[in-house]
This record gives sequence, structure tokens and C-alpha cells, in this order.
Amino acid sequence: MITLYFKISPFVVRIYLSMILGFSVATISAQSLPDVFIGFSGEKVKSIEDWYTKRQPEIVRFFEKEVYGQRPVTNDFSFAYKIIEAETIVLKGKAYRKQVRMFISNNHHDTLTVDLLIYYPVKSGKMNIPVFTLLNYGNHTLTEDTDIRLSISKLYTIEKERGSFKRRFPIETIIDSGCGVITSCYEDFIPDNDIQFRRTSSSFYAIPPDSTGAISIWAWAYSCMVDFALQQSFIDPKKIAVIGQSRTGKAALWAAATDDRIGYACINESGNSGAKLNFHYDSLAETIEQINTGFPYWFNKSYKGYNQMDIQRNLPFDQHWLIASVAPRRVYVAVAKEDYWGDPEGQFVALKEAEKLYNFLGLKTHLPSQMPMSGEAITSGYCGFHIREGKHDLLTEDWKQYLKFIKQ
Ligand code: GTR
Repeated sequence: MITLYFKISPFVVRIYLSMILGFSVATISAQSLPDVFIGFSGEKVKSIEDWYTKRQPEIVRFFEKEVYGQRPVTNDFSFAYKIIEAETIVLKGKAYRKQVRMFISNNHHDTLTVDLLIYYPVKSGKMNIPVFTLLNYGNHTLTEDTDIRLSISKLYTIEKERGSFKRRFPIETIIDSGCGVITSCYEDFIPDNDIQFRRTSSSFYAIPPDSTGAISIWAWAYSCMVDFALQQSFIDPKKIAVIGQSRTGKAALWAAATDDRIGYACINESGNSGAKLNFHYDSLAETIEQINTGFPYWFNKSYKGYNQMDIQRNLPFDQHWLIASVAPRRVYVAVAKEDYWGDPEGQFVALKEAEKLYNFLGLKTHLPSQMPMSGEAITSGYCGFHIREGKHDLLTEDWKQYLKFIKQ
């Protein structure tokens, strides 16, 4: 795939070029990029205190109001847990595994059931273990192990799906590096389709129509796993990570920006409305209009108002603001070279822009000025990044870098 980069060229020219020539054309117009340091009133961030007391809350409120909608409020629900499988030694004696059913009840006593699957290393002596929280497509899809319960919430859960996403869950590698995982199916929290989403959001979450999208509910799902993690004596509370791929990567980023118990945000190929800079135009990449059309229920109604502004390059915000809002906690963005829809370079550029804020806060980062080659990874400092060969996916190679990142 050839990609041509123009520094600043008229939008129409870029579209025509990509159509006529049949290859990707990418541009970024630095002049018009909304400044993370300048608030909506025009006031500039002059001190660290300005950032934390004014600008960061303003950004989070903006994304809440205009993009994702408000997350459910944990205090509005009650939580109960039932052990489905007590601590069991697995993986040739290397790991403990537990399965716990979490019951979330609203104040009308309706209950939602979520199955949590937990692994942690035996070697660590059950103390100070860094832990990843991960949303998946069904716990049973992560391994071929028939002891793992079939997902309860998914419409068409079938035995045949068992292990179908095991490539995304290199549990032995995770355990060997001394880390633990708490994972659950994202659709246990709310279904990933328009009709059922609407049904559950109004009946269970009591969310007014169109005011909150699924990404906010999944972000809250990460927080529910963090709540559970903090009740486990084996974890290191300073090393709680969220990890998400693509749609759950978007949710993981929103979770990290809104929940300060999350120390590490591992954002894998989150693309549009995740860690991708909209101002980095790439003719092959997803636009706000496309995502709003394909997945209207992921976002709130206001977000639809930004379709045209994105096309005309005059959005009043961009996603580097959201990445920056994770500070002072750490953020890692990973992309795959052939994930054209997700715009790999657009994600590097967004992180690079967010890095300016980290540096302003005095938090050390080591990102290079240009996007690194595949095979190189920046796993130290507050902002991590790698690009790997291949397609849209979460693979062992990605996990290996996140495992280094969480160790610092
Ligand atoms: C796509 C969507 C992407 C990404 C992806 C996924 O179809 O357009 O933004 O979220 O789904 O989650 O795999």
C-alpha cells in the first residue's frame, strides 16, 4: 500500500487524488488543530494547576456532553458476587483461576449478570500483582478450556465459539510475566446492537434515549472490573490497567480519562473516536460520519452534529485532548500497519500531540518525532507506542509490549 503525504493541501484535491490514483492520501493541517492548552473561553493553560482544575475537567465534560454521553453512576447500583469456580490451580501449576458471577441491580431491583474470569500467577505469592482488566467477546472465546462458562448474555452463544479469540488472550505469556487478568464479556453490560442497546439502556440503566452511547457503558464496565479488582488482596492497586481492542479500545480510553484508579491505559487499534486524530486526514480511514452511521448507538445524539465539521476540517476538538486527559496516568497506543480503517499514523500523531501536555506537566516521555518502524516499541515513559506488521487485531506481540509498559 502506497501512502502519499501532503503537508497542507486543499481537501478536495486530496479526495480526488485518492479516488483517481487508488491509493491512500494523508494530510494534517497543524494550523487548524484545536489546541489542548486553550479552553473554550480562549483562556490558556498557564500552570499545572490550571490543567487539573480547569482544562482537564472541561475536556472530560465536553466529551461527555458531545461525544460519548454520561457514564452510569456506580452509586445508583448495588453489586453482589457469587463464586462460580473457587480458586483453582491451572496452566501446569503456574496460575490460579477463578470465575465469579457479578450481579448488578438497579433501584427497581432489575439485575444484570456479568461473568468475571480471573487469572493470576502462583509465583507471586498472591501479592502486589499488576492486573489488566479486559473486555472480551465472551469469556469462552478466550481459551479452549471447557471449564470456562459459556457467555450468558450473548444472543447466539454457541459451543463452537470456544477459543475463537484465543489469539487475543496469551494467558501463559501474561502469567509468565507476573501479571494477572480480570476479564468479562462487553455484551454482559449492554448488547452491541442498536435495538437491544436501546432496550437495555432505557429499561435497566434508565438512560434517556440518545443521551448516552454504548461506549460510555463499556467504559463503566471497565470501572466495574476495577471495583472488583480493588477487592482482591492479590493486586497492586497502583498497577491496574485497562486494555481494549478497537471498539473496546475506545471504551478503555474513555474509561481511563474518567476513572483515576486506572494507572495504565493500553489502547489497541482504537481508531476513529478512540486514539485517532480526526485532523489527520487519510482517505482510507473511517470518518466521524461513517462511524455515526454504522454505529449510531455507540455515541450520543450530539455527536451526529460533528459529521460535517469533520469532513470540512473544522472540528472544535480532537481526540488528542482525550488522550491528554489520562495524565498523570500512563497511556500506550498500539496500531497495526494494515489497519487502514483505523489510520495507524493518525493514532501516532494524536499521541504525539497529547505528549506535549505530558511534557508540560513534567511527566517524562520518550516518543520519537516520527512514527517508529514496525518492530520498535516505546515501552518506557508516560506515553508508549508501537506499530506492528499485519492487520486489525490484538496479538501476543501487542501484549508483550503492554506487559513491559506496566512493569515500570
Ligand atoms: C468497525 C468500526 C471501527 C472499530 C471496529 C471494531 O467496524 O468502524 O471503528 O471499532 O469496528 O471494533 O472492530
